Amino acid sequence: MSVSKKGMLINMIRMFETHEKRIQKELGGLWKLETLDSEGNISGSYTAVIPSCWESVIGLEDYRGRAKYSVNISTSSKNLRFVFKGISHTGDIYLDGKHIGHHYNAYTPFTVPVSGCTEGEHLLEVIADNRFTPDSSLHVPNDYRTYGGINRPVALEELGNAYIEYLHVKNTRSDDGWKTQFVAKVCRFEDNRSSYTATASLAGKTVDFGNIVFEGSSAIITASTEFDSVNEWLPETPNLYIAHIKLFENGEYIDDLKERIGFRDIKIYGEKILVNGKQVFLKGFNRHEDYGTLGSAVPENVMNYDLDIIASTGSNFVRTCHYPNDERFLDLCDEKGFFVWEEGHARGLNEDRMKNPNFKKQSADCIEEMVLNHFNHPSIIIWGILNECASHTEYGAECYKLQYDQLKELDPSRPRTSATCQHLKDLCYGMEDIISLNIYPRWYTWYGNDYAPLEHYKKIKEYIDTCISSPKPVIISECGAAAIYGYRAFSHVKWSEDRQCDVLKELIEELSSSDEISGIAIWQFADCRIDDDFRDWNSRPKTQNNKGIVDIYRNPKQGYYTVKDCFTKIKEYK
Ligand code: ADA
Repeated sequence: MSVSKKGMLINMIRMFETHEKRIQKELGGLWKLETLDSEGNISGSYTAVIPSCWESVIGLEDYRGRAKYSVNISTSSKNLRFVFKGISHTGDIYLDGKHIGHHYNAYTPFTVPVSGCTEGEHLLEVIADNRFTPDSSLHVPNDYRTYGGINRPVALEELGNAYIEYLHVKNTRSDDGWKTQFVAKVCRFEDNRSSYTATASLAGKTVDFGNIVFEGSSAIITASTEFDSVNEWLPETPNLYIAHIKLFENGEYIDDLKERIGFRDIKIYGEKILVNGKQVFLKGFNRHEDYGTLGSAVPENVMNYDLDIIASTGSNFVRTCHYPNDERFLDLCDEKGFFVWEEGHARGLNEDRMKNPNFKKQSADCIEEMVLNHFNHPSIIIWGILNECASHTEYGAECYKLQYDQLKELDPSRPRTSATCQHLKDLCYGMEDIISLNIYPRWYTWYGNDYAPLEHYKKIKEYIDTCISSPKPVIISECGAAAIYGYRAFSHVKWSEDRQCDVLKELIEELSSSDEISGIAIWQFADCRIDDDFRDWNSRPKTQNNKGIVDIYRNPKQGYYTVKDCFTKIKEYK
């Protein structure tokens, strides 16, 4: 946390300053942490730096349960908003003992507005719960660990009578330049007689939203403009602009929000993916948010380090498997020029799990929070859903359709996809804009499946062609092999780094040689911890998924050099 020239606190919950007017204080530092038993009684007392996972607290390395975090805050405003960027996986929020908020899902941000607060000191408490109860449809024992605690930053905002909830900047490219539409949501705490107006500025132009007409406590406002010459966003020139919206009450400037945007559009033509008119080839990695003993609360310098390692392999692409990522990571992707596939939260849910009564609502909430909060990131070029879920059953397909429709409604500007492993049974081919295949030739070979990568792909593609009426781009969304860091063997047996190199080389060289394939994401960037109760724990030595090209502390395996050697030979544009 640091102090700006005007004496207001600025924070590091994003990678750029988001307000000049609104007071937003980061609630970092040391909080009290108490574990709770099944009756809700305190079973242990600790302290924790926020954000962090409780697995990085001595004594809680393997804790699964409930715990209460508390901190004293002080405020001089009666209207407040608490911003939680992520609580794993269920959070209940209390102010001075009163329940003020509830949220499910570790990987999406949420806010809790509070009105009528008194000036002075208050007690903020958060009860986090990472148990796999029947209520939890998306957080289930899995091939990545559901950690516990306040794993992303927290902030307190001091507000006036009204505030800006979000600003979306929608850019459309035409032959004459760019058309820009601003869409913002404004909220007010009470229905008073004030009149509200707003302006937004971007790239030297300012637009006026006119008088704001509220329906109840909120209003959606829009304004448009055009630009004939801007610096477009592409990985090699990641030009970013600040869009700044200001809110006025009876002419007085009371609130603001800055969003960082890029001028970039995505078009799908047949089998091609075009970004700002250029046909791209996506080459990169699947990356879990996980680092050593720190778990999913990955510090900013590690996020940055990860992206530098990824860039050094000649990659231009990251898939945020299998959930929405920390906004600071997405900010870095915008700045450093990566293409991102961001994904709703779900991995490997079979039909029974998808029939959990909470599944549809919890998925819809996650998708809505992902799109509303991450809309402006130019790096995000694809929305993903439902990795390897029951896309081969009637009921499963109904759920896929629901989620694809929801995404289209929220954001028609980005293509949608889903990574499937139901290659010859999938009922959802045709619903997506991009076909994405998770394939593991040369690794999962024991069911008579030991084909060379391209042959394996072609068998699947032949089937897909019988299901779809017009061509679509294809991405190999996962492929790879595991290696235990440091295990070298002349025999190149499975689990040796030598075998991992052989497989990676064959995969990348063969798959990138096909004109039909628009991208390859290696499974995976770094080894990650898995849940102890994950069904396939016995093929996960060290309780980790070991298919990283770096280990859980980012030490390079030999595979890092293999991927680098292969990726640097492949062009970004076709
Ligand atoms: C799947 C899944 C990944 C991971 C991978 C593996 O394709 O999508 O999350 O579990 O398999 O390592 O087997």
